[in-house]
Amino acid sequence: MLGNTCKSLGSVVAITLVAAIAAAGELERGQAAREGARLIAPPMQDWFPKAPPLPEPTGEIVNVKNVGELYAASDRVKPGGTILVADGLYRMPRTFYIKTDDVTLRSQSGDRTKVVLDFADCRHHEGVAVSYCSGVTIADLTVQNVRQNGIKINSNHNVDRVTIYNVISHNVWQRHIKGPSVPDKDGQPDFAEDCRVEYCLFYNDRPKQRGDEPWEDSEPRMGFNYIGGMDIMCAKGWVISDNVFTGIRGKTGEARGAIFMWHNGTDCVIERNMIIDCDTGICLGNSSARGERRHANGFIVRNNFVVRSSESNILADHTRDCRILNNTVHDPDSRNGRLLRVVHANDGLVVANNIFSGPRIVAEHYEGQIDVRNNLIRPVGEYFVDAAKGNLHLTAKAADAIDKATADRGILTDIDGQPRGEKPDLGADELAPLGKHTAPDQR
Ligand SMILES: [Ca+2]
Repeated sequence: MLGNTCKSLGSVVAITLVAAIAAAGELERGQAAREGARLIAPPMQDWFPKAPPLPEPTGEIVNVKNVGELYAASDRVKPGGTILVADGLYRMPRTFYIKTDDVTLRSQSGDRTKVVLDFADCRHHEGVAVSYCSGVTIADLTVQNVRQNGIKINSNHNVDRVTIYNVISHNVWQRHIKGPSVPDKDGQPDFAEDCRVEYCLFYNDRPKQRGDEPWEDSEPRMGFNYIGGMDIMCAKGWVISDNVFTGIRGKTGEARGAIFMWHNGTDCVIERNMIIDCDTGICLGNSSARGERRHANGFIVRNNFVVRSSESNILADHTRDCRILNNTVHDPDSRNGRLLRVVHANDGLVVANNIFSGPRIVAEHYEGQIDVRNNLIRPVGEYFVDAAKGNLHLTAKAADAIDKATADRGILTDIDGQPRGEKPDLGADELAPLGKHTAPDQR
């Protein structure tokens, strides 16, 4: 299989493949040649979420095995078709647009480390962009080395129902996923509706620095902190679940949110994500006032791990009727004490059954009734399987967390999808019966 791939891509890419593997130390060269190559070596832990395989493609299938065929496929694929990409490294010369309804772009092998769309030499600053269409799926591949926006959902051009599934986004220097503002329709808010971001891995190898992308080089007043994971405006009905974000940082530790939702966001669910060593974690809104519209309305943030995101681990800022339930946040040396930060108007906010493992939470200058109850707020690193790595699954030592949550009809399972039972635990993880889900030596 790989032999064919290398021939089709040419010797330069073949050499790059081998070099990448040798550098990663993952596989012997001979083994790589026999089995097909992982082209990148992303952070992996056995406790990270694992994507169930997608169903077989339906509709017209366009097979592609080189860059020319890939761009041609996006021009000619019909609605409902699938662009099926052979294993290999694709050196992308320009932004790759998808403009056709219900198209799927995915790897043939299903292995996201073996199809890499690399934009290092791209003449544009955005990677994969979706415009003027709905129902697009991007799955089972890697997008990397993008100067500004890795995956751009052009929600200002009538885009809904995008699914990003089991994708790796690596070394992207403004936003891994960007959804810009949607203009009002007839004086009312309009939205990018029903998108899903599931089982993805977002990571950068190092903090942003001068030279990564031209906008901050020309406008350095943000100190090379204009970088984040997802930055989505005007989202309605989105699900952001089972993703891992790690190492998304700015030069001076002030990167934007791993997940940042703002401008009229409505009825979105953010659950079972793991955010590890990013400067900022989950942001519902920011400090730009929205009047009565708010940034986030009716969101649920549940069963997430957030680890050492000291700029703000979880932020609620200009929200309405949002619920922050059963998350585990660990930031014991937090410089700001913002395990949770609640600021400005947040009427109807409920914060319950969370573990905030750190010095304090910050609820300041909020307007409107909020309900903060039954949270554990103190450093409890000893409660977790491996806090240094970000593994906040509970151990049997978690005395003040186990069975201490109030039952909630909206929280029937935990970060692993395991049942909560009648006496749920605080935080994102329900401690499973001994030996059932976790090795005994992790307890
Ligand atoms: Ca569990």
